[in-house]
Amino acid sequence: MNIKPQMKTAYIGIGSNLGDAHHHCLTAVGEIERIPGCILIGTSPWYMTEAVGVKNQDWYVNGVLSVSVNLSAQGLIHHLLHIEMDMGRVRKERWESRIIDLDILLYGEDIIRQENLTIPHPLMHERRFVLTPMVDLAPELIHPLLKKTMTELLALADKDGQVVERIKA
Ligand code: PH2
Ligand code: MG
Ligand code: MG
Repeated sequence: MNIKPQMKTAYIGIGSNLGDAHHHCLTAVGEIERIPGCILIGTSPWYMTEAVGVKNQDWYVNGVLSVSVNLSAQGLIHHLLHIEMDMGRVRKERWESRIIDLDILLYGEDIIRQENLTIPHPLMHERRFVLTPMVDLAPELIHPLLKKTMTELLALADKDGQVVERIKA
């Protein structure tokens, strides 16, 4: 029997803090739209965000996309890493400045713990630069592990060192 793969709604976090960061983010959206089996559903507003977890780094541009995919989470991350590489991302140290960072935040309600992939993204619930655009897209969406909505998580997130400013269109 030929079972059609189920479509899943995934949320992808996008970030850049090197060069023309906003431009890099928009380029990444265009590339994500070209992934076979991936349909773009929603794009959050874009934000300038204070670098979290690292000192003396330029602010980031961050946003979130919702997509409908008939790819596995592994299939999707494979494409995203490919786009990062094609856009010239070089990985040396953890949390260094980057031309583009594409993270799967959520993949349906799935909980995935694999060597190269943890979903929900293990830090998403602490990060205002993720939760603010998540609330724009899906305020009532429930975090599959924490069982709180994105709105509730944003209200709980520490504001210290986490300024998030919407970029005016
Ligand atoms: N990504 C990180 C570390 N810190 N800070 C902001 N503001 N935005 C990011 O995308 C970001 C970060 C590691 O992926
Ligand atoms: Mg990443
Ligand atoms: Mg990241």
